[in-house]
Amino acid sequence: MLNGLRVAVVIPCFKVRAQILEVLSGIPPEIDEIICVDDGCPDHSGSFITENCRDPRLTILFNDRNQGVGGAVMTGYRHCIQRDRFDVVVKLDGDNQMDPARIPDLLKPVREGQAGYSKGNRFGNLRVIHKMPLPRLLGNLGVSLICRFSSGYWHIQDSANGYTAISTDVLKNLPLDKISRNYFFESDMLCHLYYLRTAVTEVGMDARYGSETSNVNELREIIIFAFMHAKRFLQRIFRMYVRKPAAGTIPLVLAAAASAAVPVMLMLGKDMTGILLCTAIAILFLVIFFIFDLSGEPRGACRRQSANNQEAKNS
Ligand SMILES: Nc1nc2c(ncn2[C@@H]2O[C@H](COP(=O)(O)OP(=O)(O)OP(=O)(O)O)[C@@H](O)[C@H]2O)c(=O)[nH]1
Ligand SMILES: [Mg+2]
Repeated sequence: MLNGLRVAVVIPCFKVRAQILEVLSGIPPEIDEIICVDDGCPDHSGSFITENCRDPRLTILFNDRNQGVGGAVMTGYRHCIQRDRFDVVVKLDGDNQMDPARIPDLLKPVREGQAGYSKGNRFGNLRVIHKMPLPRLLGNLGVSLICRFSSGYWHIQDSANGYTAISTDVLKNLPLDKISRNYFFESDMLCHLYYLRTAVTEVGMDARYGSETSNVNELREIIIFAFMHAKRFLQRIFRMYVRKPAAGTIPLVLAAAASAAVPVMLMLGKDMTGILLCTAIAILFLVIFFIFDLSGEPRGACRRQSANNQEAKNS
């Protein structure tokens, strides 16, 4: 038990033989259970852990088929929900890029009721950022910017960071089967937490890159991320402003009408002044719409959210 919280740690494992024992040895003694998920690992990381780690808190789960990091984490989350004895579930990676000693810092906002989901942020400190390889830095910054639109969490700086802590009150209400199984899952968690109106907080973290070899195929991920962010953005706009009209629906409709008028005016050969005016009106209403959207970001205390969450899930 850590500061009065019963905590489980979920670690997705895929080709992490070289780093996992160091990760496990660094998990604070107050953590109640450590769940390593072997994600159909070709190096048999799960068996390697069984043979080399005698920590009594350890549970090793195996995905029959490789599912991707999100699929591995969902297996761990489902296990924790079934066990029904934890207040918070922490997720950290098996490749030693996240320092387990920071778990108490990550738990603090959840323990104090400021957030139902707390996550690492590598962009809060300039001295940390330079440790990230340049392509990864640019990729993560780009993804985090786009994720503000798709998730509705406008203050989140490092959406691709996978060092997280989630209150089990919130976790039980997440539709785990709808969350992406690939690398998009960290962003997708935010997209789904938004509908539960979960307050999310970021905690400053170091960026650690060591001997591990990256499995990320950049081009493939760019295509998947572009598609998924666009899909989640449109779904969010539909659910929040079309299906259930809200104050933000008015500027959204006016922006859509003004933008639709532009190509029509072009086709009819109208003069440029009218077309430019229409474009300016569309941009203005779009800005007003995003101001409404920003003000609707989930915030505030979330000590016990179950009732609200159940309602959101059923809607
Ligand atoms: N690559 C990969 N990792 C998986 C998979 N399933 C679980 N994981 C684990 O998910 C975690 C994150 O995967 P990484 O490939 O390191 O992803 P990343 O940290 O976002 O990217 P890097 O900065 O390149 O390390 C690691 O602990 C992996 O062991 C999978 O199918 N593929
Ligand atoms: Mg990694």
